[in-house]
Amino acid sequence: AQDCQVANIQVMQNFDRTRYAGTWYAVGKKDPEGLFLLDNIVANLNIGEDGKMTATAEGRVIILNNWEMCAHMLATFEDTLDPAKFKMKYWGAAAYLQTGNDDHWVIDTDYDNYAVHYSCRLVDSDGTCLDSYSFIFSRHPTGLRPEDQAIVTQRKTELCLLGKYRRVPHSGFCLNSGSVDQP
Ligand code: AZE
Repeated sequence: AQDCQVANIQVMQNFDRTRYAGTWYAVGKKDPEGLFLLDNIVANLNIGEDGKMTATAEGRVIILNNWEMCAHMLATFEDTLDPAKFKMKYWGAAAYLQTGNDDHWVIDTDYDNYAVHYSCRLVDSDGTCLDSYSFIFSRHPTGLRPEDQAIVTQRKTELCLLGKYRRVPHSGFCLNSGSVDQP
């Protein structure tokens, strides 16, 4: 399906959240409208004893007139009828960071190397997405393996987002930014 209808987007079949858990490095991203994570984006997914998924994420942001910092974010996930589709509630460890409630769809993953994430914030009256963001995650901060690139390009195409992604650099900006503002 490539009619760009949000309702027809194919997500990961037989999604296994325990295999999705762990550290993911964003190596590509398509931005939504407004303020967003810039680079050095790392997500840590965790499955609790109750089976519920939670996450932490960090990334470089620029807020309030050019104040550059590392955003420490926290998230809880609500299950839906589709095991690969979640509602993600998120907030900043510091109060001045962003809060939100976004879709978190796992489009495709081999669990060990790559994952394609998608979130539509606003569906247009014609069923296409007006405001989306998407991450290409890798288990390796250096990027995707050559053998995973073709499949990821195919998924970008199916999301109607081919050509809209930017590479996400990892310079170590958030590595030593500690947990001083953790609640
Ligand atoms: C995600 C991985 C799982 C946890 C979270 C994610 C998204 C985080 C944001 C954060 C935005 C922060 C801003 C701060 C000023 C999908 C990477 C929380 C979208 C804009």
